[in-house]
Amino acid sequence: MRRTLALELVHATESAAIAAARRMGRGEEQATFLAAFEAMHRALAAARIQGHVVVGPAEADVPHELELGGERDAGGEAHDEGRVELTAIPLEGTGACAAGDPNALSVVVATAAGATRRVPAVYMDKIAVGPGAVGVVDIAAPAAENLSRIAKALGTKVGELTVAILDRPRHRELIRTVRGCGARIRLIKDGDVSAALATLIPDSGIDVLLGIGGALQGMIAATALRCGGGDVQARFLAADSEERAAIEAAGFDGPDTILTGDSFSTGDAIVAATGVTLGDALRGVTLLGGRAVTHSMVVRGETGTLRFIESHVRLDAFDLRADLGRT
Ligand code: VTB
Repeated sequence: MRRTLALELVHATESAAIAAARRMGRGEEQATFLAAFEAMHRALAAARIQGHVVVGPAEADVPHELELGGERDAGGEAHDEGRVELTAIPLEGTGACAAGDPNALSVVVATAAGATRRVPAVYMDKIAVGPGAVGVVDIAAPAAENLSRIAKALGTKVGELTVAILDRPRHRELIRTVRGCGARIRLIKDGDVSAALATLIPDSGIDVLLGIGGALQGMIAATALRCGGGDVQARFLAADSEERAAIEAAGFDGPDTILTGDSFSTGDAIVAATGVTLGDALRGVTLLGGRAVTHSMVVRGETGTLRFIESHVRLDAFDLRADLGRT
């Protein structure tokens, strides 16, 4: 995949992040998600991309499938990488953004067409670590065992590890166990994609993400870490026979099967994310003097390069282009 596609994807996540961040703290989850979706769609539609977009999460009140580049194609414009498949969450952590809480971000994953699998809208158990602890985690093993293996791989003590866990009643036992091991915990209200991306960044302060979150978020994290040299193991959780059927209908084996980066996408991939609110991986959007300052990261699978991009976007230009339906 061409390197410049990364910039087009970052532009799309930046646009969504700015649109969302301008509505931060208003308590309007749906309207904020919609604004992020529309800004991202505008940016992607204007980019030189031909392909298909899957937008999530499933409960969001926006179109879930989009086609890109049809008209351009008719005009005969060349698309170097051929058709791509994009999986996007224009605003991940809608509640966090609506409350002004940390870890909301905008994210998009690109692969070649057909190289990304759709995931059902169920929960997923996850363990994610950065490059220093690849190959040592086993989601089927007890948390204490995983923490001791991660500490050993990182050449540190369990007491110096920081574990990100979503603050949910379902994690009461996990939190007790991790505390019992002496590890530090970063309880997050939302945004396990942010915590997973943070494991790729050596000085983010997050060593591992543990626990149950959305499957779409897990798929995105798994692809980002596969590209960036981290490690993810995951398992679908089925609350009932309907969810079990949804997992199987999506072509996955039953919930007990252990999934890794390759289970969700294969081949080259690019993952771009822009912070909306201050997070463990990225700073949020700052508004100052008529400009929005954004912080983005982009992971390129072909080389494993992790890039950080800071943009200073003039809001008058951003609004004008939005009014004109351009980007
Ligand atoms: C997590 C979290 C997301 O969904 O994946 C979570 O990281 C899972 O669902 O930011 P619950 O909120 O039901 O626990 C989000 O909160 C996004 O909605």
